[in-house]
Amino acid sequence: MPDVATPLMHAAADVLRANDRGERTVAAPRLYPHQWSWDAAFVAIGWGTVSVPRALDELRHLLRGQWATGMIPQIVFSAEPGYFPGPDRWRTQGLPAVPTDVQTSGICQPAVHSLAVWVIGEQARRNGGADAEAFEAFLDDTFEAWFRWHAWLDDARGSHPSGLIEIHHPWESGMDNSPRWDAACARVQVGQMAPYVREDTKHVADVEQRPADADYDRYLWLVEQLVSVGYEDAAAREVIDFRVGDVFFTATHALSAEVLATLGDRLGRTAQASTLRRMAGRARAAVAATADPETGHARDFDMRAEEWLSADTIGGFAALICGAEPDVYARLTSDLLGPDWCAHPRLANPLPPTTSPDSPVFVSRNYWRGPQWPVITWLFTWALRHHGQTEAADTIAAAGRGQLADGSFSEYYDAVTGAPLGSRNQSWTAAAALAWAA
Ligand code: 9YW
Repeated sequence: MPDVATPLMHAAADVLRANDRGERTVAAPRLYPHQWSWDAAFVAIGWGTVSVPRALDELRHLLRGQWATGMIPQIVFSAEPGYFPGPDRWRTQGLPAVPTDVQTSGICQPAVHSLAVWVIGEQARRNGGADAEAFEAFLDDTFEAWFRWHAWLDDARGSHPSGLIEIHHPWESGMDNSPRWDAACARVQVGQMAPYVREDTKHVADVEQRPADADYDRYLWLVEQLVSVGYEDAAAREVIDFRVGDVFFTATHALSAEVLATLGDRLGRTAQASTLRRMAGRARAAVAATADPETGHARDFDMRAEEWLSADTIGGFAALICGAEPDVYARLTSDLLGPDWCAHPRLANPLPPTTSPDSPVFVSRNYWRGPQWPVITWLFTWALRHHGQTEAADTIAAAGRGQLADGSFSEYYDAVTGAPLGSRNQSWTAAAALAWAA
C-alpha cells in the first residue's frame, strides 16, 4: 500500500484478508465461497497493492483450474458449502481436458486476467527489489498459460465470421441477467432435468435483487446441454440454445491480449506477441463493427437467431475497454459521462449504471439490470486512462471512491437510491477500492 493509506484502504485490505483462504480468495464470504475467474483477476489487482507475492498466488491458484484446451474456468471450487450449482451439477470431473486435482465448472468468464498480470507487473516494477523479481519469475512461468487462454478464445470461441467471441451461457458474460440476454434467453427451451434448490436466495433475502427462478431454469438447462456433449467445443457450438457474440467479452479479450503482447515482447517471445496482437486487432475490429448506426453503441449478436441484440446497457460502451478510432472513442466517452448515463438526473451517484435508466427494462436494484457495480466502474476508469481519456477517468474514479465510502464493500449499489445491495464485503469491490488508491 502507499505510505499514506486511507482508512478506506485499510478497511478494503481487511476485507481481502478476511476472505483469504491461503492461495485463493472467496469471491464473497457466504454467497460465493469459491474462486471465480474474473473475480480472481480483479482481486489479484487489489492484493497487488498490499502484497505482490500474494497477488501472484491468487493467479497461480486460478491457473490450477485451467483446462488442457486453454480455457480458464468460471469457478475453481473449494470444499466450502453454500453455493449452487456445485461440481455434481457441472459434471466436469473425469473429462479428458479437465485437471484432476481441482474441481471446476465447465464455462468461462471475461478475459481480464492478462490485464491483471499487467497491472500487478506495473505495481511490482514500482516497488522494485524482491517484488519485481517475483513478478518476472511469475511472468516467465505463466506467460504460456495466458497465451493459451487467449488462443483458445480466438480459436474455439472466435470462429464466427463476425469475429466476436461467442458465449454459451449468460454466466460466461459475467453479467448474468443483463437485459443484453433477454431476447436470446427467451429462445432457450428448457427441457427435462433433475430438480434443484437455489442457494443464492438464502443469502440475499430480497429476491428482487437477484435473477428470477425462470432465469435459473435456463441457466441450469444450458449446463445440461453442455454436459450432453462433454463440454467439447465444436459440439457445444452445435447443441447450445444460447450462442451469442458478446461484445464486452470480446473487448476484454482484445485489451488483455494487447497488454500480454507487450509483456511477451519484453520476454523475447516475439512470435507469440505478434499472434496476440493479431488476435487483439481482430477482436477490436469485431467490436467496432457492432456499432449501432444510430447510437454508435456496441451491440451483441445472437448467432442462433442471426440478429443484433440492441439492449441499452453498459455493454454498449465495450469499445471504451478495447479502444477505438479517436473520434469514436471521444464520442463514447462523452456519452458515458453525459445526461443519458452517468449524469442522468435519476442516479444517486454519477457512475455508469448497468442498464440505461431510460430503458423500459431498467430496474435500479436488480443485479445486472440497473445497479452500479464498483468493479465494472473501476475497469472503465482503467481503460479510459489507458486510452488517453485521463480527465474522464479521474471524474468517474472520484465518484467511484465516493460510493465506496459507506465501507460496506457491497457487490452492487442501487443506481437510484444509492443503497448497498447483494453481498457485503465482496472481494472484488474491496479490490476496486485498493486499485483506485494505488
Ligand atoms: C454466479 C462472483 C460472480 C461474478 C459474476 C456475477 C455473480 C453469480 O457472482 O455470478 O452464481 O456465478 O454475476 O459476474 O463473477 O462474484
